[in-house]
Amino acid sequence: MKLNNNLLNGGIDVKGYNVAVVGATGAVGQELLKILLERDFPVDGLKLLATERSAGKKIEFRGREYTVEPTTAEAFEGVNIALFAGGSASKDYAREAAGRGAVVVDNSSAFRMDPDVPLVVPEVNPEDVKLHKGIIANPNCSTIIMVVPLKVIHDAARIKRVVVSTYQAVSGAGKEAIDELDAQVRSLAEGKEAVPEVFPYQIAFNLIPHIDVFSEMDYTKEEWKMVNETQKIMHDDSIRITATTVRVPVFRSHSESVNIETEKKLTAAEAKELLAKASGVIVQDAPEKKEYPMPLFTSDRDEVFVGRIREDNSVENGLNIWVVSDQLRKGAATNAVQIAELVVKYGCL
Ligand code: 3JN
Repeated sequence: MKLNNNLLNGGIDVKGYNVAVVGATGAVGQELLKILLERDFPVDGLKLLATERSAGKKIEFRGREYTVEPTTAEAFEGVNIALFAGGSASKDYAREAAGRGAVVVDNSSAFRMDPDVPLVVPEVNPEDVKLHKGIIANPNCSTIIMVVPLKVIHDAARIKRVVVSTYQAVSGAGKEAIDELDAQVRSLAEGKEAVPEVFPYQIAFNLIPHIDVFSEMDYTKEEWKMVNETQKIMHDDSIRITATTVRVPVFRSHSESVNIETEKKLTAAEAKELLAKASGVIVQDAPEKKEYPMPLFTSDRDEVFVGRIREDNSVENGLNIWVVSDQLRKGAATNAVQIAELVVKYGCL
């Protein structure tokens, strides 16, 4: 389907949707625009919304310049699909947008655990989109990246328990965090001090085992999100999950070491074969060729890369996998646009 560009070029008989991107100037917002374009999403009208501070900025989309407007409830009038990049705008305006008839795809945690809000990863639970009542939530980036391979293993061997440790890029904390790592590396190379502002400590040449705020039992909220969201997406509260989330000095792409205990035996070779066939997954696993996924090489890609697939001999039925994926894309913007595509495909606008 060719849409807006056809319209601009004087084309006829094209149908598209009025799309709003909320938080259009941030790291996820910018990625959303890139992906709408790349996937040729049927955008007819486009509204770019952000905070008062960013209002007035100009952004180009399909050869046309758009002015960023402040987010207000009225701005959603006539909007069919509202993609919220995350942040406080979701709590303030997602219901306003839905109340005005838009289907909201929300990237924040505000509604993820609400029983009336589907939490969707298209490779895992696409049909849940049909249950929406105006808002569909995009899961946390670390959750999305993990559940894509987990679903494949769960379907084959039923997962009993997961132990995950994450290695999360600074992109997860937004544009300022990307700039902070860059500035600290430069500063230290010049023999100067590295001043932390976004992160609680220097992130350059360091690891910080603390993402989001501390919560129950001294786990962070990021860690609880991985537990609760995974159970909701997989429709299985019996899967036991424990997580440790760590910020690493990598610009883009989150990595995860995932230990999985299953009910049925699944050999490493069987897991590899199933994962290689799975939609949205690329297996990179050839130890003899030093082949395994690394964040340096997965950025700007939409797939979830899986490698280091091994049996865990310390339990009866165990597997270890190493998972890497671009947090701004599959972990956020790509997943959100895929959800919007499902909304269109299932005709549930
Ligand atoms: O830090 C990361 O790598 C992921 C960050 C996600 C995040 C950051 C601020 C607020 C979220 C999220 O998506 O869970 C939220 C939130 O909406 O709670």
